[in-house]
Amino acid sequence: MSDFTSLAELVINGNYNGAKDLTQKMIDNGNDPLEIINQGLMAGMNVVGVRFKAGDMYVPEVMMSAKAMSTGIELLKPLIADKDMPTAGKVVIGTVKGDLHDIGKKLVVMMMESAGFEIIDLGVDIDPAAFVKAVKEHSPQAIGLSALLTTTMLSMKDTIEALKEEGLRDSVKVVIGGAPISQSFADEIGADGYAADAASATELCRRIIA
Ligand code: B1M
Repeated sequence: MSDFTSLAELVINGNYNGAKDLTQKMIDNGNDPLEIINQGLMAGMNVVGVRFKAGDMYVPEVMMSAKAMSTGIELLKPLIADKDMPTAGKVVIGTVKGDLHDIGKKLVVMMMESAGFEIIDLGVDIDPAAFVKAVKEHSPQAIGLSALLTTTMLSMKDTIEALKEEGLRDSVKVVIGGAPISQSFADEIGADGYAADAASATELCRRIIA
């Protein structure tokens, strides 16, 4: 088994000490840092995404995998110029106004970061004006809105309306998710996409940003 395959396996198994040691060994052996990321760490995380979506992996296991991935990335970051760091795109994300649930959103953030997205996580209880401000400030390709309450999901519509009012709607894709959300709700409020889970959110952002 190649070191790249072994590293991917360590990420899949959430073995963060193993992933750290092997990443260091591969650096010492002169492997290209970007190849270590793409063919080792990200290759492993891609498998995690597929298994999580299929229900073959659970939240705690995904969190361990994300930790394994980031211990490797931390060692590699100083060796890669910022401009060469692989990025799949920039996404501003937050839980909408009135809603304090963030466990699922954090999982979405972890999986998307592991897939190479630059994420600006605004936190919870984010009102439409704060999303608008963040879009102006960071110029992301997409914003991600999370809601867990039937009472707060309407704030997603308000956020889209606020983007329209500021003339920003055409410059940014809007992706929504959370337990009460559905594709038909996304269509109703004019979002660009709905994702049922963290792996689907990553795939969806890859697709719409590309
Ligand atoms: Co609350 N809560 N809660 N809660 N809570 C629910 C959501 C509820 C269904 C429980 C119930 O009654 N059965 C219910 C909502 C009912 C409804 O609206 N239909 C509810 C309620 C009523 C409330 C309060 C109003 C209770 C009260 O105070 N009376 C209150 C509201 C507070 C507020 O937000 N203003 C409240 C409070 C809380 C806690 C603070 C105690 C805590 C949150 C802690 C935290 O998040 N830091 C909490 C919790 C933990 C839950 C449950 C038990 C679990 C939610 C969770 O973390 N799931 C939940 C019941 C349940 O779901 N079984 C419940 C695990 C997580 C991994 O899944 O968040 O669905 P989930 O995320 C998934 C997908 O939805 C998706 O990907 C994630 C990973 O695969 N996803 C996205 C999420 N965001 C996405 C964004 C995307 C794409 C995909 O794109 C951007």
